[in-house]
Amino acid sequence: MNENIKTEIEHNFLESLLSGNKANCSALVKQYLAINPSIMDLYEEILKKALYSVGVLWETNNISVATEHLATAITEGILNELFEQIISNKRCNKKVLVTCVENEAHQVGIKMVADVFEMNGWESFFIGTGIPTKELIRSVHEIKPDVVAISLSVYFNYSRLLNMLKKMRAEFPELQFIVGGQAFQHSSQKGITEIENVIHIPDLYLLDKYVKTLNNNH
Ligand code: B12
Repeated sequence: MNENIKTEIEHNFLESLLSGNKANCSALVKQYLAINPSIMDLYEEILKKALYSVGVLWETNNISVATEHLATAITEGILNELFEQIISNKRCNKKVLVTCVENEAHQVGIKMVADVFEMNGWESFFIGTGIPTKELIRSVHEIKPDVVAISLSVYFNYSRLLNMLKKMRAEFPELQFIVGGQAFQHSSQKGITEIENVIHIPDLYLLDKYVKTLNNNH
């Protein structure tokens, strides 16, 4: 994709998000996909980048909390709009349960994770934020997923993730876990990758590779 066009869409998307112009955001997404049909590029290069910029503006008090909320809501709306393009016709009869660490309120990244699994033919069960571990264990018994994916955005929730994984591991000795999220940019993954069958995956491209490996192995 031509870099100038990409930069222009990126810039206009952020401006439209900040001014709450949902229709413009939606049109820009269509424009982007017409040139580059990769949903993963759209997520990584446009949506994620825009929300990271929103984060900086919010942190430095250049925008209000309301503007940040609006930007997030518009982005979540866009993810929902894209859903029809995301469901793959080829189903692989596998299930992934996607969720966040207890006490975590950030759910956009993990929704993207669910979409990568869907694009690869998996059935995803997004159970959202704020799920206590006890309830998560119950869901795993009910849904019987092949993989559980957990997102961690805020670093202060790191020990919660560790505890959560230990409890889950005790209940489900064989279950495969993947973890990710921006909190790992500030940590060494201490204690987490030592737990058996837990792996850290930093972005959607590597996640896609990983899911494809699982699809090829069975
Ligand atoms: C929107 C937002 C919120 C919203 C979230 C609403 C929602 N519906 O999700 C609300 C208002 C609730 C919120 C609250 C808070 N937030 Co906030 N928030 C953001 C913001 C602006 C965008 C988040 C986002 O969607 N990013 C875009 C997604 C696509 O990126 P991502 O999550 O990193 O996901 C990507 C990868 O990490 C990966 N990934 C993510 N999860 C997983 C999981 C797996 C398994 C895999 C494989 C990959 C993967 O996939 C994605 C694509 O690559 C960020 C800024 C930022 N830098 O992101 C701050 C940010 C995350 N928030 C921050 C903070 C501090 C908070 C609060 C503590 C603020 C406060 N004082 O109350 C609270 C915490 C609440 C809580 N208990 O969790 C900090 C976190 C700092 C840190 N890392 O510790 C950030 C970075 C802002 C900042 N610069 O200070 N926030």
